[in-house]
Order: sequence, then C-alpha cells, then structure tokens
Amino acid sequence: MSNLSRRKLITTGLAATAGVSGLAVAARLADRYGLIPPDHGGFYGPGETLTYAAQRLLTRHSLAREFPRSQISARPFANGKPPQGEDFKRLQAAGFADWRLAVDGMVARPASLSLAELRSYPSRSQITHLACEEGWSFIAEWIGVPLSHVLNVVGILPQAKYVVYFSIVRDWWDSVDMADALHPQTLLTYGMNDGELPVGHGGPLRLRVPRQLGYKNVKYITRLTVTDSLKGFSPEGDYAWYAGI
Ligand SMILES: Nc1nc2c(c(=O)[nH]1)N[C@H]1C(S)=C(S)[C@@H](COP(=O)(O)O)O[C@H]1N2
Ligand SMILES: [Mo]
Repeated sequence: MSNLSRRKLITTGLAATAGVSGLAVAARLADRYGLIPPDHGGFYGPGETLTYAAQRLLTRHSLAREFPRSQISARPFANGKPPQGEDFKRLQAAGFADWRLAVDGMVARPASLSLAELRSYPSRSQITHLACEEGWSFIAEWIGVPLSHVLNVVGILPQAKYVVYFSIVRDWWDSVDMADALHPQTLLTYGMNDGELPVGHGGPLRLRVPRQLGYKNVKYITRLTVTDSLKGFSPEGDYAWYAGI
C-alpha cells in the first residue's frame, strides 16, 4: 500500500473510531502507529492524542505559511523581560562572543557550538507568523540554521525520538518530536528582519518552530538534548505539549 493511501486509511479509521466507539479506542489505534503524544495522560488524554495523531498523519511534511516581505509587522511585540541573571548580563556585555550551544544526549559527537560556528553553517530565512496562545501575534523574518543541519553535524542515534531545548533561564525549556526537529522550517534563529535577533525576541539564539504556538519557540537557547523519552522533561505549565497551528 502506498504511504498516502495508508495514511488516508489510518486517518479515516481514527476519525470513524472516534465517532463510533469513543476517543479511548482511537487512542489505542493511534498508539499502534506511534502517534501518542507524551502528555497523553489525564482527563484531556484522548483528545490530545486525537489532535496529535491527526496532525502528524496529515501535516508531517506540510509547511507553515510564509508571507511576503510587505507583511512583516512594523512593531512586533516582545513578550516578557530579557533574562535578569548575572550569567546572561555578562555574556551580553561581551557581545555574546562566549555564548555556547551545548548539544548532547543520543548523539554520536556531542558538541559545544559558538554563534560563529552556527553562522558558518548554511542559513535559511523565512517570513512566518508567531502566535501566542494568549491571542496576539506578529509576522517577522527569521534567519538561522536549520536544526536538522546541527543534528546532522552531531549525528543523532537511531533510537532518538525527541529534541529537548533549554533556555539560559533555568525554568524554561520545551521539546519537539523528530518530525518537527528535522522539519525544514525549524530554525536555530540568530537573525530577525535583516538584523541580529534582538534580545527582546530571544537573542542571541532562539528555536523557531513555526508550525507550533509561541511558547514552543523558546528564547535564549544554550542547550539541546536528544532523547528517546521525555520522562523528567515535563512540558511548560499546563499547556499542551503538541501546540500545532
Ligand atoms: N526563554 C523564554 N522563551 C520564551 C518565553 C519566555 O518567557 N522565556 N515566552 C514564550 C511565549 S509564551 C511566547 S508567546 C513567545 C513570545 O515571543 P516574542 O517575545 O518574540 O513575541 O516566546 C516564548 N519563548
Ligand atoms: Mo505565549
């Protein structure tokens, strides 16, 4: 069976099962095909599973909408204060020359990359929408290296399933599955609208995941961990782990 018709069959099956026999059965079917998101437990469990499964089957390869330059927002909204810690201030005072991105976990060659190294890799830019779950949004050009390129440099092991990414601010991190980690629009972003990425928007380094909501786009990234399990890496607050839009 071709990939497409198989996908169609599973999707139709999921939808029909959800309608006829309830969400729990759909969840079991989704599990068989590796479509269970890591936060499936609790009251919202079956609903989260159906959303993630349907999105993954239909949109694994789809692109977030890209906009013409004329649509770039004149006044993008920077949410929250820059990090207040001494470590961040010291790095900022030195023009972020000593900023490092550590890459570890299930990789063949763990690395510690400078911004100069990241800038030396092939860059990609995209004009996409950043939408906060609280209702506001803006369009900007984002410039950076595809996360997939960095993952190829370090060599991810076959059992890898997720990439967890951490901000210099201790209590901020999030994670994506490999479909989003390797997606061509997922960028380690160091530039915005033809300049450097402003500190207000996560400079010097931010993970841009344009197919998911604002909170998955963590600012001030200093570490990536490749893993096969999210145990111990609970998602932010009460928000859903999968924030597809
Ligand atoms: N480190 C860090 N990353 C973060 C946040 C944060 O407070 N700290 N807020 C998140 C949320 S909820 C949103 S909506 C976006 C806002 O991005 P912006 O400031 O570029 O508008 O950043 C996300 N990334
Ligand atoms: Mo947000």
